[in-house]
Amino acid sequence: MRGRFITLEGGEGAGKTSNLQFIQQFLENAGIDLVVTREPGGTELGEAIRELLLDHRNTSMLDDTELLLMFAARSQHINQLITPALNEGKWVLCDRFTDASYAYQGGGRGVDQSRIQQLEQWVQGDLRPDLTLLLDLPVEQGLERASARSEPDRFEREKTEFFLRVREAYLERVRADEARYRIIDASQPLPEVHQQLNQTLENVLASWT
Ligand code: Z5A
Repeated sequence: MRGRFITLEGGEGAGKTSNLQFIQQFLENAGIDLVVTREPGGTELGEAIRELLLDHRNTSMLDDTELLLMFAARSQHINQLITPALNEGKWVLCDRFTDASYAYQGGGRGVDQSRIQQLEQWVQGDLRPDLTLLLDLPVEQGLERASARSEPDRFEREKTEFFLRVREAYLERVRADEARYRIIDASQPLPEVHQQLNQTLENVLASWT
C-alpha cells in the first residue's frame, strides 16, 4: 500500500526545527516506517540548489528564478526520493513543500499564482500531501524568536510586511482546502505545541485506519 505524505509548514520562528523531531518520534512510535526530508533540499542536487537560494550574497536573484529553482529542487526530490519511498509503502515527513512556494514566492514576492499552479502540475502531477501541519503564530512573535539567529539567510533578511503576506497566503491556502490542513497554534510554549501535535496526529491516524 502506498505510504502517506505529511508536510510541515510555518513562517519565521514558528518552530519547525523544534517540532520536527517530536512529530518524527510520534510517527515512529506508532510503528510507521518513515523517511524525513526537507525542501528546498532532500537530495544532493537539491541541497546544492538550497545553498544558492539561501545565500544572502545572491542579491540579484529574480523572483521567477527563485520560484524555478524551488521547483527544480522539488522535481529532483520527488523523483529521486519522495515517490519511490511512498511507492515502497513508507511514509514521508517533509519539512516544507509546495505550500511554501505559494506562501513565499506567491504571497511574499507577489509571483502570480497561476505560474505556481502550472509548475505544480508539471512537476508533481497528482502528488499532493495527505496532511499538512501549519505552525501558525503572529509575525512579530515569530520574528522576535528568530532574531536570536547569528547570520540571517536571504529570506530571513526580508521585512515584516513580507512575512505578513507569507502568513496570509498560508492561511488563505488553509481556507481553500480545509480537509488537508491542521493549524497548530505555535504561539504557545513548546510543551503545549507538542500537546496539540500529539492530539492532532492521534486524531488523523485514527481517521486513516
Ligand atoms: N522556501 C520558499 O521560499 N519556497 C519554498 O517552496 C520552500 C522554501 C520549500 C528555508 O526554509 C527557506 O526556504 C524558508 C522559506 C524558503 N525561509 N525562511 N525564512 P527552512 O524551513 O529551512 O528555514 P526556516 O523557515 O528558517 O525554518 P527553521 O530553521 O525550522 O526555523 P523555525 O521555524 O524558526 O524553527 P526553530 O529554529 O525551531 O525556532 C526558532 C526559535 O524559536 C528557536 O530559538 C526556538 O528555540 C524558538 N522556539 C520554537 N518554538 C518555540 C515555542 N513554542 N516557544 C518559545 N520559543 C520557541
